[in-house]
Amino acid sequence: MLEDLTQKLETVFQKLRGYGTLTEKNVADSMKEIRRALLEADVNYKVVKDFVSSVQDKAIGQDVLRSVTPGQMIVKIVHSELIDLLGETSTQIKIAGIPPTIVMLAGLQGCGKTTFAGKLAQFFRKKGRHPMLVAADVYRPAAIEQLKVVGKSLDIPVYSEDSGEPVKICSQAIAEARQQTCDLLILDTAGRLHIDDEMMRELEEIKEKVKPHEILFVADGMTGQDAVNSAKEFCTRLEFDGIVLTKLDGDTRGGAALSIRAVTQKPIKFIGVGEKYDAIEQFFPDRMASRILGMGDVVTLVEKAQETIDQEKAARLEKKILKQDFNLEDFFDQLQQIKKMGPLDQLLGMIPGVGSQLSGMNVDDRSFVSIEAIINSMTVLERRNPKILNGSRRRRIAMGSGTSVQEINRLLNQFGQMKKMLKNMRRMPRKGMGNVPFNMG
Ligand SMILES: Nc1nc2c(ncn2[C@@H]2O[C@H](COP(=O)(O)OP(=O)(O)OP(=O)(O)O)[C@@H](O)[C@H]2O)c(=O)[nH]1
Ligand SMILES: [Mg+2]
Repeated sequence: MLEDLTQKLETVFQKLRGYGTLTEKNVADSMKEIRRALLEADVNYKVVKDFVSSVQDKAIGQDVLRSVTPGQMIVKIVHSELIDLLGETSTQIKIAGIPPTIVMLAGLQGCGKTTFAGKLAQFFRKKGRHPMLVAADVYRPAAIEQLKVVGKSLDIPVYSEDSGEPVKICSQAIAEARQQTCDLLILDTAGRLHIDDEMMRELEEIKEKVKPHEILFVADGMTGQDAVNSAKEFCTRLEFDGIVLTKLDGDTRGGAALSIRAVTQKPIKFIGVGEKYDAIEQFFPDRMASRILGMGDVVTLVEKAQETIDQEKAARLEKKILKQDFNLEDFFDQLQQIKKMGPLDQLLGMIPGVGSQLSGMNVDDRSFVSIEAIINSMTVLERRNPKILNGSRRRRIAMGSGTSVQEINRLLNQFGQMKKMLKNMRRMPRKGMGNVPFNMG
């Protein structure tokens, strides 16, 4: 996500840090480079102009040039200005006093509304709520069916009917939610290719009659400035409460993420980072700013770990490590847990300093595949006692896993190093043991 921009900004900052003292000319030059990097990332030109001039004012106004670490000071200014641009604080969904809370999703065709409906439902279910999805898209053939599939795969109830009248469907859904004691209704509305009067009127009517507590505009992050423009138009017609930016996992240049808040004055509340239902993140301006500047996002990483890691297994593992009998079987389990956290490149991107180095590199989950294949080709005895893996056993495993003896040697070496590291960690006082870091080589 936004790796290109991160890398360009990093280059600017590196240069800045390199100067012992800064001159106004150095600063002006860097501002030009920041400006170019933002424009290339497809950030709205007006937003860029305001951003750069505000950074420049602060850089010159705060005695930055005479400070001990001028480069560092400028990074700090850019960071806080980015947070400002992205919305300062994270904004939550309003929960209704009397259930159900009604969340309406609106947006152009294919922007990801239906997928997001599933993501949001699951997101809130994890927080203890009882969501219900409402099929209010009565135009596209198979739209209702699509939502039913989403509901079925997540085991979340879906309200639909054949009346073909979205307002009626939504109103009925409220009654049905009360019946089934669902406290959150998510309305999946129809999308159109372009903003047209008919669609707007329908959305306005739902808004007026159903009175959603929260209207979220879903924008396709991949479409860059188009997403920003449609958000602006929607905003004038349909006062929405917040924005969802989807498809930020792809090769998006990220301009939409950086301009949409400034242009609409509405907060981004969630981002979509993949097609799966757990590929949703609550939007935190400060975390996003840190990610863009290559400072990583450890907070999100830790949260993901807490969400997915099986605490019981972690405790069992800790005991094994204490007794020094951590083996390849345990290691295999660890890999499975890491995999559950999300695609490897996204996880690595959250580690400070790693994000910018990833771009262009092909980090993908296939690195796991050969390790898994190797371990799968071992007998239980071998997994528990890697020491017995002599030459002929290694050759057999290489054949079985479609890898080479070298790959097996490398894996065993890394495993050996990891065990050593764990042994040293044993001597350090610590609390709880999450994941074991591993160099994928
Ligand atoms: N990579 C990626 N793909 C996504 C994301 N969100 C949705 N998609 C994909 O985008 C396509 C369209 O998604 P839908 O959820 O059907 O979009 P929609 O807005 O409901 O479309 P209409 O109902 O036709 O208006 C699907 O192929 C989704 O898998 C995301 O965050 N990342
Ligand atoms: Mg849809």
